[in-house]
Amino acid sequence: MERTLVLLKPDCVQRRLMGKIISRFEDKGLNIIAAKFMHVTPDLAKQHYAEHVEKPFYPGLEAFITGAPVMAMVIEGLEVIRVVRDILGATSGLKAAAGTIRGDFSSSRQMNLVHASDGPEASAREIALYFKPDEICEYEPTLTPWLKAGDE
Ligand code: FUP
Repeated sequence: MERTLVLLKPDCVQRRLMGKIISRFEDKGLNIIAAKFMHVTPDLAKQHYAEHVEKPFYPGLEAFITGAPVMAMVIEGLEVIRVVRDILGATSGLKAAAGTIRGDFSSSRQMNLVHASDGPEASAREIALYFKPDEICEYEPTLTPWLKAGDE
């Protein structure tokens, strides 16, 4: 099992798309094991986007991500880091394939609705940035035997 950090970004919250997008993860059979509604502070934004802080687009990105609340979640599942990135589609909504969340709902590179960790190191780092260990609520979904074979 893998874990990934997912943020429903301020555009997702403001556009009332949270329910639809959470449904896509639930429909896929993924397991939400932590969730909270929160403001990203400028300090947290700088830590989260540390690799981008020096880039010209960073000030706009920080203003955007701190401009309204986000829904932060930890999602668990088999190969979940790649699976969630595939569900989101390419970074820019203009390039993302139809059928992906960004392809269906976004026409922007910045306002692309959802963040998800891009690898195991990022996932561990980002989950620790947003959640304390006791905020993660692991559980065994009763549906598991109907979602995958026992040896998968
Ligand atoms: P992703 O891995 O899909 O989250 O995308 P990146 O790490 O490449 O970019 C991080 C965030 O910066 C993305 F949500 C989009 C945003 N961004 C811009 O706003 N402008 C740019 O020119 C590039 C990225």
